[in-house]
Amino acid sequence: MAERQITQVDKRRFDALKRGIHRIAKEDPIPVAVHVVGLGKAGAGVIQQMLRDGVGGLLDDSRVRFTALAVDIGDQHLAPIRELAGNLPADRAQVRTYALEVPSRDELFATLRRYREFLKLEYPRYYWNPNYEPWIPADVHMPNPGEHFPRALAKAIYGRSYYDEPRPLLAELDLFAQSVEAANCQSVVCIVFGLGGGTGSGIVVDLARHLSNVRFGRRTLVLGVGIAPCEGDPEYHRGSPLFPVLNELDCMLDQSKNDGVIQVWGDLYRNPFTAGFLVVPQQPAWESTKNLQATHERVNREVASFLTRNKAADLWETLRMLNWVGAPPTQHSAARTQYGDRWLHVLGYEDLQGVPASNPRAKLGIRDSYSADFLELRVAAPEGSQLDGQLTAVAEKLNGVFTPVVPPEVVRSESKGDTFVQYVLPRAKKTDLEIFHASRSTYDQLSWTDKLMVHSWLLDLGVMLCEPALRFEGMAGECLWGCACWVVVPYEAIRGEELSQPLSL
Ligand SMILES: Nc1nc2c(ncn2[C@@H]2O[C@H](COP(=O)(O)OP(=O)(O)OP(=O)(O)O)[C@@H](O)[C@H]2O)c(=O)[nH]1
Ligand SMILES: [Mg+2]
Repeated sequence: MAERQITQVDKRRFDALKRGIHRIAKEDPIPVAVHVVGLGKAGAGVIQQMLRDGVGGLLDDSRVRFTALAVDIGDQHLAPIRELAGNLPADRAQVRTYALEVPSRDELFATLRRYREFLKLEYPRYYWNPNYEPWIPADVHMPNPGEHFPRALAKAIYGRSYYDEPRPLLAELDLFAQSVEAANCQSVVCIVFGLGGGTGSGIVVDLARHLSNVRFGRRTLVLGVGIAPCEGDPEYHRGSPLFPVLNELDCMLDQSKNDGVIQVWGDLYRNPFTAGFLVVPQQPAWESTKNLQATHERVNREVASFLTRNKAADLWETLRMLNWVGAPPTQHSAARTQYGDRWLHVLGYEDLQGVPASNPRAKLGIRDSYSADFLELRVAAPEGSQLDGQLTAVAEKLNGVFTPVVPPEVVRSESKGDTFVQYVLPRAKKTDLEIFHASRSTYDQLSWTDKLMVHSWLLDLGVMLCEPALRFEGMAGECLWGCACWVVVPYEAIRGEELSQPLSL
């Protein structure tokens, strides 16, 4: 296990957390509005579950609104959302869906050939690259709606709806943002998607940028929620694409890497996830069900509950814990903690049977390199449940496995139906995740074109993030057009290898 370094400042912050500085006072609750964007099938599945569960009393306070937007290629997973949305009060909630159409190859390339115009309008300092060409190979195969779309292609399909007149997806993001802004209280926007989804993870990088950086000007709290694959997933959802996905997120959420992107490409590429990023592993649910659909249902219930229960108090207190909001030495509540390369928080959940035999570290896919600074066990159970013995066993197990600085505290609340036992492991690195290492090995075996097709974020700028820069020794970002598009991020940092010298810009 890696040796833990705890600074004096950290220590005082842990003490403050121990005293419950992140707790919402029962007598003076702050209303929190939770809004969701769901991308791809996984994102749509979570929104469906939230609507089925009735968004958990979120609307009890009259200042609160609920806004949801689901985006996928094709309507198959979106239609049930529109049906379920009918149960909500129309003046307090807005639930919309947007099905991206699959254009013909000619239509798509007509859009892609105009991309420089779009990017120039979006950002006047955009460098009009004379070598620009569409990033998609001319002979690309166009799947049908409902099939898997490679990330690079999903990005292009998103770009057509967002940039090309009449810009229907821009209008949708605007409607979403207006509804969020109409809430008369603190809002958190959660963007939920499958980390391995070609559509979800392919479009999230641009959609989050457009919503958070362009539309909200980074003033709104935007939380990324990435559902991690499990052994029951096909290779295209759990293999090579995860390497660029985790690296694209790493270059947004790790401030020093993000600075290296902004240095070349400008402010609009600043991290859009202003409230941080949660990873939700599906493997624990897979191990108890061995059935992919049952796994999805279980994970949907866990995520929907976490985002909505107790009028969002569990989510809000967790965000306060993760950000040390208001903790000494003097942190303004609007200040956002920077985590460096430890930007990723993992949402764990437990079945009460099976403990203490099960090993949460192995099930969650977290390496020995990680230990938790601080964690609390959040339990929602029906009134009168006799769980004390089992909860003590879970808390002891987590304490032994993740060795937090103070033993986990159990925070209990009442639920009307299911029992949930959840915890958030704060501040992990991409290299603490098994999927990072496994996906790097499979990525390395791909052909150049296949590597290109599992990228998304900076492809329109000519950058293939996970390959070495052509003209800058030791740096990352291969230029697709043979010129000098790159990022100021060491290639070793992309690979997840120890840096031979510290990163300085
Ligand atoms: N929790 C949950 N996960 C899901 C659901 N559907 C799919 N997933 C998982 O999410 C990941 C991505 O799968 P999809 O969401 O189907 O992918 P997509 O974003 O639609 O993209 P494509 O690959 O182009 O279809 C995989 O790991 C799936 O196991 C769901 O309803 N709920
Ligand atoms: Mg899909």
